[in-house]
Amino acid sequence: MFNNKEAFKQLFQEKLVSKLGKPKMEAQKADVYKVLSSMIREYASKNWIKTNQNYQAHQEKQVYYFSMEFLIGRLLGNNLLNLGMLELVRDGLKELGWDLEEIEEEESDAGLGNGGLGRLAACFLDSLATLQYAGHGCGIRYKYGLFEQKIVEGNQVELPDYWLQKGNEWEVRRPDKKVEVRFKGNVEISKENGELVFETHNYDAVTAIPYDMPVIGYEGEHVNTLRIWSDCSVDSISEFLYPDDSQYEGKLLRLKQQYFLCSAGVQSIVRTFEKLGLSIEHLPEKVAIHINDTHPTLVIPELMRILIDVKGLGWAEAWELTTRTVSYTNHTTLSEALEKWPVSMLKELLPRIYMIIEEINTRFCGMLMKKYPDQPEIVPQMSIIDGHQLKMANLAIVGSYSVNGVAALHTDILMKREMKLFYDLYPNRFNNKTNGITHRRWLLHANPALSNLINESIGTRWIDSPEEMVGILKYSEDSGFQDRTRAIKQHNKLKLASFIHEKQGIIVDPYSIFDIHVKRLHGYKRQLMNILHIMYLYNQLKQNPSMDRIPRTFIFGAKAAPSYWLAKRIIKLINVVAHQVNRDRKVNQKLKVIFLENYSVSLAEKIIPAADVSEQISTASKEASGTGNMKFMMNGALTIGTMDGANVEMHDMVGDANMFIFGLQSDQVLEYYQHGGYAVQNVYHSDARVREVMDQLVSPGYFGLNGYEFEDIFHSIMSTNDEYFVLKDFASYIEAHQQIDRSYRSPKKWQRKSIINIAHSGKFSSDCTIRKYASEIWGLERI
Ligand code: 26Q
Repeated sequence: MFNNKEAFKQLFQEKLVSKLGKPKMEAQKADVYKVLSSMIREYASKNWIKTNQNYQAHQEKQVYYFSMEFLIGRLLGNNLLNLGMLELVRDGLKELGWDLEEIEEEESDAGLGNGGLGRLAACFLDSLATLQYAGHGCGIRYKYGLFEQKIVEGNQVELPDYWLQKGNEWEVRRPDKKVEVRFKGNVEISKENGELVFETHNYDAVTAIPYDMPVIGYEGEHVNTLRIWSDCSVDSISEFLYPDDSQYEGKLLRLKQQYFLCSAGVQSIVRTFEKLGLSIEHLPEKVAIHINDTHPTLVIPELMRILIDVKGLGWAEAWELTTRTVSYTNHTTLSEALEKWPVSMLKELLPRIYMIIEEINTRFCGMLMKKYPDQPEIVPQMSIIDGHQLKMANLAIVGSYSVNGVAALHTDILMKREMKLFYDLYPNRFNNKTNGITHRRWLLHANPALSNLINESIGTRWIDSPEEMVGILKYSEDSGFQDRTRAIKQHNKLKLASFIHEKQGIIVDPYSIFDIHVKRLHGYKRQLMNILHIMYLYNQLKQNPSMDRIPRTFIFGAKAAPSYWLAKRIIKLINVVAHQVNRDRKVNQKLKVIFLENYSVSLAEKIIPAADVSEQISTASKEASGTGNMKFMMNGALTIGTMDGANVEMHDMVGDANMFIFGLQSDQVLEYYQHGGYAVQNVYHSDARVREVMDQLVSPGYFGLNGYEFEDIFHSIMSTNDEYFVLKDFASYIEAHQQIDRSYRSPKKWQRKSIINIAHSGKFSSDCTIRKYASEIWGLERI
């Protein structure tokens, strides 16, 4: 039906009329979006069904990726790309008077995630489908996604994200596949033929209804499923996504959401498995369940419950099957982010599940006492239940056969420090899987000009084998190629500049260095260090307006968790500084500061291809991996960064000459922490540049304020002994920025570095990552 443009145009026009019930003259952009996307979804259905039938027929092993978050973004453009219909549809629409890029803007982002972890899940789905693995997503269909951010007088204001308002053309409601999820109740224990039998009475039943979305692999043949669950009770469980990303919050509704996902998902997996007609002990051969951080850890006791209470297995056999089925990824070492649930809450909400967890713990602790008879202090440290709290990470490690970190450094810290006792106990369970990003969305779709240039230079094989992007290394010295990559960057910068002008009425110099810091706002990500450095630059330029600096445009995008006061204050500071700098005629030819509101997947696709400089400046040891760093690298930005997360591996590949590395190393940071931090007062008193900007935070009248406006930020540094080492790394950060300024003066050298970065970025494609998960963790074969 889509093999030629004329057929497409014909069908599209027919559908436009039949679906909308109005003459095509009256169609709006929103109508075109709706009709087009539903056509594409229908078109993919054939392969969707075929893929599933294949899985059934060949009894293929399936992996189910459980995640509380899937930060998918928009699907129209990406699906067209993967189906190989982008050109055809673009041209066809054009002839009918529509611009595809404008039509794409009609789609709401599916913002069912907070940030890195949720976006990783979405990239993984894309790679699983493209590589033709039998891998599906299992998640929650939140009615409200991550809040929409507005900036009002410099402050973040949160609005609900009712992403379903215009309907979701990509999903199919599946009431026939509903399951019941049970909460509360009393557990009654009886004996039948000498065996204990557990039965829960007076429970609250919630109906879980799945909505399936096709995940279309590149070239379109292979279509997997993202199944998201919704409930229709009055106090809806699937009402909204919790907007906190690195601060765990022990809210009852959140626990309900977690169990809702786990129970619905596992029940539906067991049902699908049973259609194979195999007995249950074959489960681990046919099913792998992966948990994205500890949020879905309850799959472990839930699977135990089904195996024991429903299938009638004994404990030992059920435990064997469960721990051969479940694997777990850890995404953080921040202690404030580790999930802990009050035992009282679990007991009441999930009485049977709690009994199972207690039994797991009793057996585990018993084993520890036997193994370490002379070290009784080990037991409370590793115990799953610690006094009145359930430690989810401990349960996840004990109940799974694989535990992985998300970058080499992070995995190392897990094994040597945070999870050392578990690593000593289960050394073979731990492994690293460095994160990746889908180059289809982040390069082919977001930056078509750069993709075309790569195609022209080395052919198209890199699209299927992204490591082959290293092929462009041979052009790093080629001035023709350099000029073309520079022209592409310039084009993308012009586009972003006009977007900024349209949104905020601010004119930025498109020939200035675009220096971009976009990610969730958090202390450890050090947006504060960036803005303090901008204040320092501003001071310098005020003092000497003719100072020789390449004009720089600093661009921020960041959402703060609504309850994270200091993060919101930093947003305010960035906006106040921006306001002051941008209207100051003495310096604003050389310095501009932009805060783009509502950072999201679709905004990222506009921003990242236009970056010259990528800010990846977390306190070393704190950022588990980062994935934005990879997206910028792939689009030719140079990184200013610390030796943290996956930056370390980027540095391994491109070397010192092609990255601007600064600041303390992770060992140094961890060493300081062990000794209560460093003496922040000394840095404050000894470095005049530091003191000046810090004092400006609290100086009456500075930045046209009433004064004392940012005392809270000042104290957040001084009274916590600068827990994120902002002042400690400040001098070296200044220096790295000076190096950027010097490098940019030599366009050929800059472009060479940029090409080297692009060339090596293929290794960070999630295709490479997923291949490793598939072979080293899940034991999947390519279909
Ligand atoms: C937990 C309990 C209650 C409420 C919320 C949460 C919660 C939700 C989301 C806790 C954490 C998150 C998200 C964490 C996250 O995005 N981590 C990032 O994961 C990326 C992918 O691996 C890494 O690249 C980042 O380094 C890491 O910060």
